[in-house]
Amino acid sequence: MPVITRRTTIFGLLALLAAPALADDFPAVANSGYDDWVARFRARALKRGIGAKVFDAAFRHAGFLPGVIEKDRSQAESIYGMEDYLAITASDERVAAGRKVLSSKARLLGQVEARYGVEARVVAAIWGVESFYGTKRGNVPVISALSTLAYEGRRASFFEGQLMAALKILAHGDVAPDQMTGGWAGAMGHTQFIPTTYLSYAVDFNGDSRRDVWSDDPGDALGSAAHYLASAGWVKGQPWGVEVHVSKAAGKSAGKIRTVAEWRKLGVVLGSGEAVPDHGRARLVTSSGPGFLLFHNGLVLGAYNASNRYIVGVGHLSDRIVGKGDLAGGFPPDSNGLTQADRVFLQQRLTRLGYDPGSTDGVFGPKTAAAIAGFQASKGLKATGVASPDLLGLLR
Ligand SMILES: [Ca+2]
Repeated sequence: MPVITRRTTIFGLLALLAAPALADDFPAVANSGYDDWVARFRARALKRGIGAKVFDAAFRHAGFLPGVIEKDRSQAESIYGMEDYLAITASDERVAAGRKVLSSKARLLGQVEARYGVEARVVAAIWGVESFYGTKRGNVPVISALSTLAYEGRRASFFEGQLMAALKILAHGDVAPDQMTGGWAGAMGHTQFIPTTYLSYAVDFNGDSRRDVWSDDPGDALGSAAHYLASAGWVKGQPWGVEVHVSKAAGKSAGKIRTVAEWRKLGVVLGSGEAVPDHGRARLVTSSGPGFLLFHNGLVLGAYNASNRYIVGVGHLSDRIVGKGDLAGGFPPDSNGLTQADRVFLQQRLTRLGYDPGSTDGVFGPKTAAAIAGFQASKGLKATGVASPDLLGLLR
Protein backbone atom coordinates (compact mmCIF):
# COMPACT_ATOMS: atom_id res chain seq x y z
CA MET A 1 0.00 0.00 0.00
CA PRO A 2 1.52 3.36 -0.95
CA VAL A 3 2.07 5.77 1.86
CA ILE A 4 -0.66 8.37 1.79
CA THR A 5 -0.20 11.83 3.16
CA ARG A 6 -2.98 12.05 5.67
CA ARG A 7 -5.45 14.82 5.33
CA THR A 8 -5.48 15.52 9.01
CA THR A 9 -8.18 17.64 9.33
CA ILE A 10 -10.35 18.95 11.91
CA PHE A 11 -10.86 21.83 9.49
CA GLY A 12 -11.95 19.46 6.74
CA LEU A 13 -14.40 17.80 9.08
CA LEU A 14 -16.15 21.01 9.93
CA ALA A 15 -16.01 22.63 6.54
CA LEU A 16 -17.97 19.67 5.25
CA LEU A 17 -20.76 19.79 7.70
CA ALA A 18 -21.42 23.47 7.80
CA ALA A 19 -23.36 25.44 5.25
CA PRO A 20 -21.39 25.90 2.04
CA ALA A 21 -18.59 28.44 2.32
CA LEU A 22 -19.74 31.35 0.19
CA ALA A 23 -17.43 34.07 -1.06
CA ASP A 24 -19.87 36.73 0.12
CA ASP A 25 -19.36 35.56 3.69
CA PHE A 26 -15.59 36.06 3.38
CA PRO A 27 -15.00 39.55 1.99
CA ALA A 28 -11.42 40.62 1.36
CA VAL A 29 -10.06 43.61 3.28
CA ALA A 30 -6.93 45.69 2.72
CA ASN A 31 -3.99 44.52 4.84
CA SER A 32 -0.50 45.86 4.23
CA GLY A 33 1.11 43.09 6.32
CA TYR A 34 -0.54 40.55 4.03
CA ASP A 35 0.62 42.45 0.94
CA ASP A 36 4.22 42.42 2.22
CA TRP A 37 3.93 38.72 2.92
CA VAL A 38 2.67 38.04 -0.62
CA ALA A 39 5.64 39.97 -2.04
CA ARG A 40 8.06 37.83 -0.01
CA PHE A 41 6.17 34.64 -0.83
CA ARG A 42 6.36 35.54 -4.53
CA ALA A 43 10.14 35.31 -4.37
CA ARG A 44 9.93 31.89 -2.67
CA ALA A 45 7.39 30.63 -5.22
CA LEU A 46 9.43 31.79 -8.21
CA LYS A 47 12.48 30.09 -6.74
CA ARG A 48 10.44 26.89 -6.55
CA GLY A 49 9.67 27.10 -10.25
CA ILE A 50 6.35 28.93 -10.37
CA GLY A 51 6.35 31.26 -13.37
CA ALA A 52 5.99 34.99 -12.69
CA LYS A 53 3.05 35.16 -15.10
CA VAL A 54 1.22 32.33 -13.34
CA PHE A 55 1.89 33.85 -9.92
CA ASP A 56 0.75 37.33 -10.87
CA ALA A 57 -2.42 36.06 -12.56
CA ALA A 58 -3.20 33.97 -9.47
CA PHE A 59 -2.82 36.93 -7.12
CA ARG A 60 -4.33 39.59 -9.39
CA HIS A 61 -7.67 39.43 -7.56
CA ALA A 62 -6.49 37.76 -4.35
CA GLY A 63 -6.79 39.41 -0.96
CA PHE A 64 -6.72 38.96 2.81
CA LEU A 65 -9.88 37.23 4.12
CA PRO A 66 -10.32 37.90 7.85
CA GLY A 67 -13.35 35.59 7.93
CA VAL A 68 -11.09 32.66 7.15
CA ILE A 69 -8.87 33.46 10.13
CA GLU A 70 -11.96 33.65 12.32
CA LYS A 71 -13.03 30.18 11.17
CA ASP A 72 -9.53 28.85 11.75
CA ARG A 73 -9.61 30.08 15.34
CA SER A 74 -13.13 29.05 16.26
CA GLN A 75 -13.21 25.58 14.74
CA ALA A 76 -11.94 23.72 17.79
CA GLU A 77 -14.96 24.75 19.85
CA SER A 78 -17.51 23.20 17.59
CA ILE A 79 -16.46 19.59 17.24
CA TYR A 80 -19.44 17.30 17.08
CA GLY A 81 -19.73 14.06 19.03
CA MET A 82 -20.48 10.83 17.16
CA GLU A 83 -24.25 11.09 17.60
CA ASP A 84 -24.53 14.62 16.18
CA TYR A 85 -21.97 13.84 13.50
CA LEU A 86 -23.95 10.84 12.26
CA ALA A 87 -27.22 12.77 12.51
CA ILE A 88 -25.71 15.22 10.02
CA THR A 89 -23.70 12.95 7.72
CA ALA A 90 -26.35 10.20 7.47
CA SER A 91 -29.46 12.34 7.83
CA ASP A 92 -32.64 11.14 6.12
CA GLU A 93 -32.22 14.03 3.68
CA ARG A 94 -28.66 13.01 2.76
CA VAL A 95 -29.70 9.36 2.48
CA ALA A 96 -32.62 10.23 0.19
CA ALA A 97 -30.42 12.45 -1.99
CA GLY A 98 -27.80 9.67 -2.08
CA ARG A 99 -30.35 7.16 -3.36
CA LYS A 100 -31.30 9.65 -6.05
CA VAL A 101 -27.71 10.09 -7.30
CA LEU A 102 -27.11 6.34 -7.23
CA SER A 103 -29.80 6.16 -9.86
CA SER A 104 -29.33 9.46 -11.75
CA LYS A 105 -25.53 9.02 -11.89
CA ALA A 106 -25.59 5.22 -12.16
CA ARG A 107 -23.67 5.21 -15.42
CA LEU A 108 -20.86 7.48 -14.20
CA LEU A 109 -20.59 5.75 -10.80
CA GLY A 110 -20.57 2.37 -12.59
CA GLN A 111 -17.71 3.51 -14.83
CA VAL A 112 -15.77 4.82 -11.83
CA GLU A 113 -16.34 1.52 -9.99
CA ALA A 114 -15.23 -0.47 -13.04
CA ARG A 115 -12.02 1.53 -13.42
CA TYR A 116 -10.94 1.85 -9.78
CA GLY A 117 -12.74 -0.96 -7.97
CA VAL A 118 -14.44 1.32 -5.45
CA GLU A 119 -18.15 0.64 -5.07
CA ALA A 120 -20.61 3.23 -6.36
CA ARG A 121 -22.26 3.55 -2.96
CA VAL A 122 -18.93 4.42 -1.33
CA VAL A 123 -17.99 7.04 -3.91
CA ALA A 124 -21.51 8.46 -3.64
CA ALA A 125 -21.23 8.60 0.16
CA ILE A 126 -17.95 10.51 0.01
CA TRP A 127 -19.57 12.89 -2.47
CA GLY A 128 -22.54 13.24 -0.12
CA VAL A 129 -20.51 13.98 2.98
CA GLU A 130 -17.98 16.26 1.28
CA SER A 131 -20.34 18.52 -0.67
CA PHE A 132 -23.91 17.17 -0.36
CA TYR A 133 -23.51 15.62 -3.81
CA GLY A 134 -21.96 18.69 -5.35
CA THR A 135 -24.51 21.21 -4.10
CA LYS A 136 -22.17 22.66 -1.44
CA ARG A 137 -18.81 22.92 -3.15
CA GLY A 138 -18.02 26.35 -1.68
CA ASN A 139 -17.06 29.39 -3.73
CA VAL A 140 -14.37 31.02 -1.60
CA PRO A 141 -11.39 31.94 -3.81
CA VAL A 142 -8.75 29.34 -2.97
CA ILE A 143 -5.65 31.50 -3.51
CA SER A 144 -7.06 34.16 -1.17
CA ALA A 145 -8.07 31.63 1.49
CA LEU A 146 -4.78 29.73 1.45
CA SER A 147 -2.58 32.83 1.32
CA THR A 148 -4.51 34.31 4.25
CA LEU A 149 -3.98 31.13 6.28
CA ALA A 150 -0.33 30.90 5.23
CA TYR A 151 0.17 34.52 6.32
CA GLU A 152 -1.66 34.45 9.64
CA GLY A 153 -3.19 31.05 10.34
CA ARG A 154 -2.33 28.64 13.12
CA ARG A 155 -0.70 26.22 10.67
CA ALA A 156 1.14 28.62 8.42
CA SER A 157 3.65 26.18 6.95
CA PHE A 158 0.97 23.60 6.15
CA PHE A 159 -1.05 26.21 4.30
CA GLU A 160 1.98 27.62 2.49
CA GLY A 161 2.53 24.10 1.17
CA GLN A 162 -1.09 23.98 0.04
CA LEU A 163 -0.75 27.40 -1.58
CA MET A 164 2.36 26.29 -3.48
CA ALA A 165 0.43 23.22 -4.68
CA ALA A 166 -2.49 25.42 -5.74
CA LEU A 167 -0.11 27.52 -7.85
CA LYS A 168 1.20 24.34 -9.50
CA ILE A 169 -2.39 23.40 -10.40
CA LEU A 170 -2.86 26.84 -11.99
CA ALA A 171 0.47 26.51 -13.81
CA HIS A 172 -0.73 23.22 -15.26
CA GLY A 173 -3.78 24.99 -16.70
CA ASP A 174 -6.48 22.71 -15.28
CA VAL A 175 -8.50 25.68 -14.05
CA ALA A 176 -8.50 29.47 -14.32
CA PRO A 177 -7.64 31.43 -11.16
CA ASP A 178 -11.15 32.87 -10.76
CA GLN A 179 -12.65 29.40 -11.09
CA MET A 180 -10.44 27.85 -8.42
CA THR A 181 -12.85 28.03 -5.53
CA GLY A 182 -13.67 25.92 -2.50
CA GLY A 183 -14.24 25.85 1.23
CA TRP A 184 -12.71 28.38 3.60
CA ALA A 185 -9.65 26.16 4.17
CA GLY A 186 -8.97 25.52 0.48
CA ALA A 187 -10.75 22.17 0.01
CA MET A 188 -11.92 22.16 -3.58
CA GLY A 189 -14.82 20.89 -5.62
CA HIS A 190 -17.26 18.00 -5.36
CA THR A 191 -15.00 15.84 -3.20
CA GLN A 192 -13.20 18.70 -1.42
CA PHE A 193 -9.65 17.85 -2.41
CA ILE A 194 -6.93 19.98 -0.86
CA PRO A 195 -4.33 21.04 -3.44
CA THR A 196 -1.62 18.50 -2.47
CA THR A 197 -4.15 15.65 -2.69
CA TYR A 198 -5.28 17.01 -6.02
CA LEU A 199 -1.72 17.07 -7.37
CA SER A 200 -1.17 13.44 -6.34
CA TYR A 201 -4.51 11.86 -7.15
CA ALA A 202 -6.76 13.99 -9.37
CA VAL A 203 -7.55 12.35 -12.71
CA ASP A 204 -9.13 13.48 -15.97
CA PHE A 205 -11.93 10.94 -15.86
CA ASN A 206 -14.13 12.40 -18.60
CA GLY A 207 -11.24 12.64 -21.04
CA ASP A 208 -11.31 16.35 -21.94
CA SER A 209 -7.61 16.74 -21.00
CA ARG A 210 -8.34 18.80 -17.88
CA ARG A 211 -8.60 17.59 -14.31
CA ASP A 212 -11.64 19.63 -13.42
CA VAL A 213 -13.03 18.90 -9.94
CA TRP A 214 -14.84 22.27 -9.81
CA SER A 215 -17.35 22.20 -12.67
CA ASP A 216 -20.95 21.00 -12.54
CA ASP A 217 -19.87 17.74 -14.19
CA PRO A 218 -18.75 15.57 -11.23
CA GLY A 219 -16.95 12.99 -13.40
CA ASP A 220 -13.38 14.09 -12.73
CA ALA A 221 -14.00 14.65 -9.02
CA LEU A 222 -15.63 11.27 -8.44
CA GLY A 223 -13.01 9.47 -10.51
CA SER A 224 -10.33 11.29 -8.51
CA ALA A 225 -11.85 10.28 -5.16
CA ALA A 226 -12.01 6.64 -6.26
CA HIS A 227 -8.45 6.83 -7.57
CA TYR A 228 -7.35 8.17 -4.19
CA LEU A 229 -9.04 5.33 -2.30
CA ALA A 230 -7.73 2.72 -4.75
CA SER A 231 -4.19 4.10 -4.29
CA ALA A 232 -4.66 3.82 -0.53
CA GLY A 233 -5.48 0.13 -0.91
CA TRP A 234 -9.29 -0.15 -1.16
CA VAL A 235 -10.38 -3.77 -1.67
CA LYS A 236 -13.60 -4.16 -3.66
CA GLY A 237 -16.22 -6.35 -2.05
CA GLN A 238 -15.02 -5.82 1.50
CA PRO A 239 -17.10 -3.86 4.03
CA TRP A 240 -15.75 -0.67 5.61
CA GLY A 241 -16.79 -1.84 9.07
CA VAL A 242 -19.72 -2.86 11.23
CA GLU A 243 -21.67 -1.52 14.15
CA VAL A 244 -20.90 -3.48 17.30
CA HIS A 245 -21.92 -3.73 20.90
CA VAL A 246 -18.84 -3.04 23.00
CA SER A 247 -18.31 -5.07 26.16
CA LYS A 248 -16.67 -3.42 29.16
CA ALA A 249 -13.54 -5.50 28.65
CA ALA A 250 -13.28 -4.49 24.99
CA GLY A 251 -13.94 -0.80 25.72
CA LYS A 252 -10.50 -0.54 27.28
CA SER A 253 -9.01 -1.38 23.88
CA ALA A 254 -10.78 1.41 21.99
CA GLY A 255 -8.58 2.64 19.15
CA LYS A 256 -6.56 -0.58 19.05
CA ILE A 257 -6.31 -2.85 16.02
CA ARG A 258 -6.88 -6.57 16.72
CA THR A 259 -8.06 -9.68 14.92
CA VAL A 260 -11.79 -10.36 14.87
CA ALA A 261 -11.11 -13.52 16.92
CA GLU A 262 -9.54 -11.35 19.62
CA TRP A 263 -12.45 -8.90 19.57
CA ARG A 264 -14.90 -11.79 19.84
CA LYS A 265 -12.97 -13.14 22.80
CA LEU A 266 -13.31 -9.72 24.46
CA GLY A 267 -17.08 -9.96 24.05
CA VAL A 268 -17.63 -7.71 21.03
CA VAL A 269 -20.77 -8.70 19.07
CA LEU A 270 -22.69 -7.07 16.21
CA GLY A 271 -25.26 -4.43 17.08
CA SER A 272 -27.85 -7.10 16.28
CA GLY A 273 -26.23 -9.45 18.82
CA GLU A 274 -24.81 -11.86 16.25
CA ALA A 275 -21.15 -12.81 15.91
CA VAL A 276 -18.85 -10.30 14.19
CA PRO A 277 -17.98 -11.50 10.65
CA ASP A 278 -14.28 -12.00 10.07
CA HIS A 279 -12.92 -9.49 7.55
CA GLY A 280 -9.45 -9.42 9.01
CA ARG A 281 -7.92 -7.11 11.56
CA ALA A 282 -10.10 -4.27 12.77
CA ARG A 283 -9.90 -1.09 14.83
CA LEU A 284 -12.44 -0.59 17.60
CA VAL A 285 -14.16 2.80 17.69
CA THR A 286 -16.30 3.64 20.69
CA SER A 287 -18.79 6.41 21.37
CA SER A 288 -21.29 7.27 24.09
CA GLY A 289 -23.64 4.89 22.22
CA PRO A 290 -22.82 2.18 19.68
CA GLY A 291 -19.31 1.01 18.85
CA PHE A 292 -17.85 0.18 15.46
CA LEU A 293 -15.17 -2.13 14.13
CA LEU A 294 -13.29 -0.63 11.19
CA PHE A 295 -11.94 -3.28 8.83
CA HIS A 296 -9.20 -2.74 6.25
CA ASN A 297 -11.41 -0.61 3.99
CA GLY A 298 -12.48 1.55 6.94
CA LEU A 299 -8.82 2.24 7.66
CA VAL A 300 -8.35 3.09 3.96
CA LEU A 301 -11.13 5.69 4.24
CA GLY A 302 -8.89 7.20 6.91
CA ALA A 303 -6.50 8.24 4.16
CA TYR A 304 -9.20 10.60 2.96
CA ASN A 305 -9.86 11.92 6.43
CA ALA A 306 -8.26 10.40 9.51
CA SER A 307 -11.15 11.10 11.89
CA ASN A 308 -13.02 8.02 13.15
CA ARG A 309 -16.26 9.96 12.96
CA TYR A 310 -15.62 10.73 9.31
CA ILE A 311 -14.94 7.08 8.53
CA VAL A 312 -18.06 5.90 10.34
CA GLY A 313 -20.11 8.72 8.81
CA VAL A 314 -19.12 7.87 5.23
CA GLY A 315 -19.43 4.13 5.88
CA HIS A 316 -22.83 4.39 7.52
CA LEU A 317 -24.13 6.69 4.77
CA SER A 318 -22.84 4.24 2.13
CA ASP A 319 -24.79 1.45 3.85
CA ARG A 320 -27.96 3.44 4.27
CA ILE A 321 -28.17 4.64 0.68
CA VAL A 322 -28.32 1.01 -0.45
CA GLY A 323 -31.10 0.24 1.96
CA LYS A 324 -29.47 -0.91 5.19
CA GLY A 325 -31.32 0.24 8.29
CA ASP A 326 -30.32 2.72 10.93
CA LEU A 327 -28.01 1.81 13.79
CA ALA A 328 -29.23 -0.88 16.17
CA GLY A 329 -27.75 0.77 19.25
CA GLY A 330 -29.03 4.06 20.61
CA PHE A 331 -27.25 6.94 22.29
CA PRO A 332 -27.97 7.96 25.90
CA PRO A 333 -29.74 11.27 26.64
CA ASP A 334 -27.53 14.37 26.35
CA SER A 335 -26.34 16.50 29.26
CA ASN A 336 -29.74 18.27 29.28
CA GLY A 337 -31.59 14.97 29.62
CA LEU A 338 -32.87 14.86 26.04
CA THR A 339 -32.57 12.06 23.50
CA GLN A 340 -32.09 12.75 19.83
CA ALA A 341 -35.78 12.04 19.21
CA ASP A 342 -36.59 14.63 21.88
CA ARG A 343 -34.28 17.17 20.25
CA VAL A 344 -35.79 16.56 16.81
CA PHE A 345 -39.29 16.94 18.26
CA LEU A 346 -38.30 20.14 20.02
CA GLN A 347 -36.86 21.67 16.84
CA GLN A 348 -39.91 20.62 14.82
CA ARG A 349 -42.30 22.09 17.38
CA LEU A 350 -40.34 25.35 17.60
CA THR A 351 -40.39 25.56 13.80
CA ARG A 352 -44.15 25.11 13.76
CA LEU A 353 -44.49 27.87 16.34
CA GLY A 354 -42.65 30.23 14.00
CA TYR A 355 -39.14 30.10 15.48
CA ASP A 356 -36.04 29.23 13.43
CA PRO A 357 -33.95 26.53 15.16
CA GLY A 358 -31.71 26.25 12.05
CA SER A 359 -32.42 22.57 11.41
CA THR A 360 -34.64 19.71 12.54
CA ASP A 361 -31.98 17.02 12.70
CA GLY A 362 -31.68 17.05 16.48
CA VAL A 363 -28.30 18.81 16.36
CA PHE A 364 -28.35 21.97 18.45
CA GLY A 365 -26.40 25.07 17.48
CA PRO A 366 -26.68 28.81 18.18
CA LYS A 367 -29.92 29.09 16.17
CA THR A 368 -31.66 26.43 18.22
CA ALA A 369 -30.47 28.15 21.41
CA ALA A 370 -31.90 31.45 20.15
CA ALA A 371 -35.20 29.77 19.21
CA ILE A 372 -35.44 28.16 22.65
CA ALA A 373 -34.69 31.51 24.31
CA GLY A 374 -37.41 33.15 22.23
CA PHE A 375 -39.94 30.50 23.24
CA GLN A 376 -38.92 30.75 26.91
CA ALA A 377 -39.34 34.53 26.82
CA SER A 378 -42.80 34.14 25.26
CA LYS A 379 -43.80 31.99 28.23
CA GLY A 380 -42.40 34.46 30.76
CA LEU A 381 -39.54 32.07 31.59
CA LYS A 382 -35.88 32.92 31.99
CA ALA A 383 -34.46 32.92 28.44
CA THR A 384 -31.52 30.56 28.99
CA GLY A 385 -31.60 29.04 25.50
CA VAL A 386 -30.95 25.67 27.13
CA ALA A 387 -33.37 22.77 26.63
CA SER A 388 -34.69 20.53 29.41
CA PRO A 389 -37.32 17.80 29.89
CA ASP A 390 -39.59 20.47 31.47
CA LEU A 391 -39.29 22.67 28.41
CA LEU A 392 -40.08 19.69 26.24
CA GLY A 393 -43.18 19.12 28.36
CA LEU A 394 -44.35 22.66 27.63
CA LEU A 395 -44.01 22.02 23.89
CA ARG A 396 -45.90 18.71 23.87
CA1 LIG B 1 -11.72 16.30 -17.37
